[in-house]
Amino acid sequence: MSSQPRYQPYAGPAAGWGALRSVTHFWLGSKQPIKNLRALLKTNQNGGFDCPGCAWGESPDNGLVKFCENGAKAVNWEATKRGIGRDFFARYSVNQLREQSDYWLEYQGRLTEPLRYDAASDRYVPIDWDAAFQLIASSLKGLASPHQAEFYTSGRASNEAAFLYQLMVRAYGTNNFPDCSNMCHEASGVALGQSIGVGKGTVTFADFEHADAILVFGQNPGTNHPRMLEPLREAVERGASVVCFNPLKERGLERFQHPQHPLEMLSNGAQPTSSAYFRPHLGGDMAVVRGMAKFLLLWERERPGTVFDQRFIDEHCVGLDSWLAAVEATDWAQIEEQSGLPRREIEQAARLYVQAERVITCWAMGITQHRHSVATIQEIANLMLLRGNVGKPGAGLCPVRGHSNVQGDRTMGINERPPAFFLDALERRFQFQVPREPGHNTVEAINAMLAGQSKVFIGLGGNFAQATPDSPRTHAALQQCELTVQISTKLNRSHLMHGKQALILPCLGRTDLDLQAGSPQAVTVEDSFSMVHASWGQLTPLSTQMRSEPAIIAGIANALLGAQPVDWLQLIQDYARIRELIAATIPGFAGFNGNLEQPGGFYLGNAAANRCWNTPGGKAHFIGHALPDHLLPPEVRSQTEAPHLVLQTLRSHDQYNTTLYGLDDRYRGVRGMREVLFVNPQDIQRLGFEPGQQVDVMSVWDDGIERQVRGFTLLAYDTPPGQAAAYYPETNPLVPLDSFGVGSHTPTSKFIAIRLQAAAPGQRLL
Ligand SMILES: Nc1nc2c(c(=O)[nH]1)N[C@H]1C(S)=C(S)[C@@H](COP(=O)(O)OP(=O)(O)OC[C@H]3O[C@@H](n4cnc5c(=O)[nH]c(N)nc54)[C@H](O)[C@@H]3O)O[C@H]1N2
Ligand SMILES: Nc1nc2c(c(=O)[nH]1)N[C@H]1C(S)=C(S)[C@@H](COP(=O)(O)OP(=O)(O)OC[C@H]3O[C@@H](n4cnc5c(=O)[nH]c(N)nc54)[C@H](O)[C@@H]3O)O[C@H]1N2
Ligand SMILES: [Mo]
Repeated sequence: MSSQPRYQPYAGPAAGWGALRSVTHFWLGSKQPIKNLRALLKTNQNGGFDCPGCAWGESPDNGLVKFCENGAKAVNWEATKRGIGRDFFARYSVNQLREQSDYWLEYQGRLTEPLRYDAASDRYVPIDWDAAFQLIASSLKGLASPHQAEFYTSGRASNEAAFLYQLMVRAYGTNNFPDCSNMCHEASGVALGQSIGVGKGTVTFADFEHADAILVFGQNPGTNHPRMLEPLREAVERGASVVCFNPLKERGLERFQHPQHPLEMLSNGAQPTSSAYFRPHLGGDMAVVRGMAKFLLLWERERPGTVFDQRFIDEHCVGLDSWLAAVEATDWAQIEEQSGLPRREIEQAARLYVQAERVITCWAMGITQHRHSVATIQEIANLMLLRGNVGKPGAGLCPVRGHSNVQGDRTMGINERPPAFFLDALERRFQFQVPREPGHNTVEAINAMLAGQSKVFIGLGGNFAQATPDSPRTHAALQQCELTVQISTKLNRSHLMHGKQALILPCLGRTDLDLQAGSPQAVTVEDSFSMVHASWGQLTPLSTQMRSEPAIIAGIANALLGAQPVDWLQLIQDYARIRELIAATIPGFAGFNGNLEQPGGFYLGNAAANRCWNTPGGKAHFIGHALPDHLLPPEVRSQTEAPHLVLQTLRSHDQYNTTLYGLDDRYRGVRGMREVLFVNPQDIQRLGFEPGQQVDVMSVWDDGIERQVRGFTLLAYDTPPGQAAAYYPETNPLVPLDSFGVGSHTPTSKFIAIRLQAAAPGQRLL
């Protein structure tokens, strides 16, 4: 499936024919194209399954077939006919498997039976389910304290699985819930919780139809949320403005064709989707927004009462004056230097913002994976509050979530710092003393395993070894554990970087038919707009040895706790029983089972969207932080060798996080390779290299640990000077474990200081 390495800038529009051609290619490669097509067409439709791709929501009432190219890839990747079991694992030792690429590992197909690591042969061997549950239970019971175990969750787990999992873990006695959200939208949750009293976005799908302007910060929807391009295009057609802030000119934001509008595809025309495109420095967005606020303040002073929504502010907000004082105190030299934008561009952005009556602001990883992400998001919230753009139709804050149920998992209590009201409700309903002390997030969990304090790791999905920063250290952390357990659909490196004892537990995915006590079961998920809907798996599982996530959790819980505080085995015979428990404990879920009957699902509600602020004092807060003194952190500035570049790590068009579907990145013009570094041509020259040359990349940090990746090919790319980009997860060895966001603990995956050196002479790729 991989092509010859090639680099040639992409000329076509985003989506459209190129996308369809690529989907067809993936269907044909999956060995069951017709069945998959049928499965695919049910994606996100009532009675079908929820797309296991991203967390973008749906217009509940438009009848179009709801899929996108990358959703199709996600479905297809899961619904493969290829499977691996005991024969495969007898053939390869774990050491041999470690030699293989991440792409090869997942490509082998679905895991089909439970496996245990056998140290004598260095192989995974079959184990029956009950023995596996007993092994987990006895390891957990053998720990000196429940806080010595880590319970990771990736954001595909359904609400039902997540609720059972957190109940089991809390009944066992800890809040150690590192999750993918810690590496993703944690900063959004923390920032919005303080600003507006709810850590979720305030908009729904319908708001996009009424917005006069949509601001998109640090997001690449053409690849990661392709269905978002549709409302963006409609907005532009209506005359609304779409204003993008991104150091890279991302194809999907520049131009766009809808794959379901064949006429446009035939004429190969493309509508512009952005009315303005600004290219700030990595980490410069807070300065951009601060500059916009300075213009708003200036204009309000020139023509009082015309710019601020004073009535909204008086009724709903506190903290305006101290924030405005911070805005005034910030000087333009610092704003221009840090944002990387000239003042006139910031003025233009501010004008687009004020001209619009109703504004939605969207953001993703370009905003959340920085040291000062929480402050940046609060600055965005300040700007929006200033004109009453929260809690009115067509306006609001929209952190665009990643994994398809990452938001739902948090709602279900996958949270290492759970709110007291949630714990109180659990305690009332289940009559056991819940642990109250905060647990570990992802970075804290890695540190605890490295220090030998945590000894058991259980992963409900995901690929902890590869998704986390500082890869060699994370691998060592996992390998030091007494027991690692991975509940997974496909083989990945987390199975190979295992503890002294290890289990692989194969589970059903979103597309698989889930039968319990003879009846098909639905699970539920929540999208970025707080819509909850049912998902019915359709395809007969590859093996009868696979179990659903809720069934696996119930099996572990039963072995660990017996029928306490609930009868786990009885619960999973009918998932409606789990939903009854959710309805009894979590706000917004009263009548859960009945509400699922509504077409398109039901809206959980959002207090801030109703201008009800769940903050201390009951108001929305303007929170005024100072801009960071420097974007480069002290741990970098203290080093004698200054960094050559700042690196952001991002996704190609052919990957889903650590899952690689292929080695191409169509919109960036890359084929057949991933170990590449996108650098501005002038920087390549300044540093004494040539395009196409191979370099080793080292990170700059102050702890004496050498972090490097070798043999990356330099690609001359249109990126602002001083800034480089490369793919995740290949570059995770460069991210220092201690480099994380203030208040969020999210690794700074979009801001890594690096130096380059020529690689040892070898083959040139290009
Ligand atoms: N097909 C596909 N879909 C996915 C995923 C996938 O891997 N594949 N992953 C899912 C997940 S878990 C998530 S969280 C989302 C991720 O969705 P995105 O956040 O779109 O993902 P990234 O590729 O990390 O892209 C980050 C974007 O932010 C820009 N950026 C980086 N730093 C800055 C900055 O400092 N300022 C600004 N203004 N921009 C910046 C980058 O140039 C890039 O365009 O997608 C979800 N959907
Ligand atoms: N450098 C850098 N690092 C990053 C990021 C970045 O931008 N840059 N992004 C971060 C972000 S936003 C995120 S969300 C994390 C992602 O971190 P994770 O969620 O841990 O990683 P994934 O790659 O999504 O996990 C893929 C694996 O999940 C398993 N899987 C797939 N579907 C299912 C299922 O239905 N059930 C179960 N049980 N298992 C399943 C498969 O075995 C597959 O191998 O990575 C983070 N890491
Ligand atoms: Mo994510």
